[in-house]
Amino acid sequence: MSLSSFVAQLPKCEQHLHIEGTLTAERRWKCAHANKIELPGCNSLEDLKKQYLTEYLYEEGQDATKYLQEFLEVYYASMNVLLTEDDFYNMALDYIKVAQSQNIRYLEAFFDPQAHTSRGVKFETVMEGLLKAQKEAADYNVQLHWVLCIVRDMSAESGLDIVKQAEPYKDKIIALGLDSDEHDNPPSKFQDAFLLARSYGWKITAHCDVDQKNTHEHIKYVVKELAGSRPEFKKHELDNPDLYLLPKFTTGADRIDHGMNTADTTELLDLVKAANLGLTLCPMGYQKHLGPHNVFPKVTKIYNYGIPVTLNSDDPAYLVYSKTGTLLGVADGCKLTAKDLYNFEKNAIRMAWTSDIEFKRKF
Ligand code: ES4
Ligand code: ZN
Repeated sequence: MSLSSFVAQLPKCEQHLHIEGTLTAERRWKCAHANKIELPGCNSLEDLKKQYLTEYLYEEGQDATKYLQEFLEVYYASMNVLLTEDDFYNMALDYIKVAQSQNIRYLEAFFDPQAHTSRGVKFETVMEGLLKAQKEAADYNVQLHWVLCIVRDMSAESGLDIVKQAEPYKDKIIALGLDSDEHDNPPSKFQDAFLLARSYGWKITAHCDVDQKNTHEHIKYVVKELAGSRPEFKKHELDNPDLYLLPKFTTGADRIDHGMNTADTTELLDLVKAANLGLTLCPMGYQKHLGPHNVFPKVTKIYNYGIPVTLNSDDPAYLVYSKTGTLLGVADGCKLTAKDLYNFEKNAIRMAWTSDIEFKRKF
């Protein structure tokens, strides 16, 4: 069997996916038309598609901070077409169908409510649209959970406020994450919001994006301090042969999104490994912008160190690579086999936040 046939039939999980990053040109065009919003410089869907293809191509050697900031600027501006409950529902349903077509059976997806409430969209509008799609995901053989993300370049008060607004939905959201521009926006800025999220019973995660300022400190803080201090490490369930269960943490994060700079020092590799934290890597977008030689060796190092990692598409409408394309691209870049790709998906099941243990075992 070819590697691509193997990947196509492999049941997969995706745990680092921004639902707003799945907003296709087609859906944007439809929303813009329905909501009477102008798309500057676009007289047709073809014009809009061309923008998607050209705006995100960067030269090798790009500064990672600049790349992220430029990307985020376009990314957040593109969301202005999302206004109604149906817009959020349709965007999510579009991706659920993509997930089904790629045999992605389990999905934890981020959403950035502040990117919408700051434009005058009600939090409830966003939530109701996304929850309607979540209910229908089962019809497509996809189990879907929502992860609310704080937009970290907004204020600490705004971050806390959005978590407070989510209280009526606390049983319908699985985790709190942190995304957007990391430059001078450390995870500690949102400690109050993360503490509140823990009190809701949510899981905790945060982006430690690639090659950002103070990334090593951010990784350490996320592991040791986010949502409360982690106690001394114990050699507990790490040795549990039951691969379907990860230890339950009450303090520190449960996961790191990206965290690729963990590969930079033995101290960080040991720290993340001892905490048994998983990393949700998204190497394909970064290898395009930073150069493969700055990305793939780090993925290999983390994987060989025995840290659970998953491979994800992040913002597939913009960064082009799908979940399937990511698995194949990383296999090529890191010289991996089908067995390795199987291991990545096994890690993903271990890291999944579903309480449906039967689903995990069946997977
Ligand atoms: C993101 Cl690549 C990346 N980094 C941080 N925040 C994000 N939101 C969407 N994509
Ligand atoms: Zn991300």
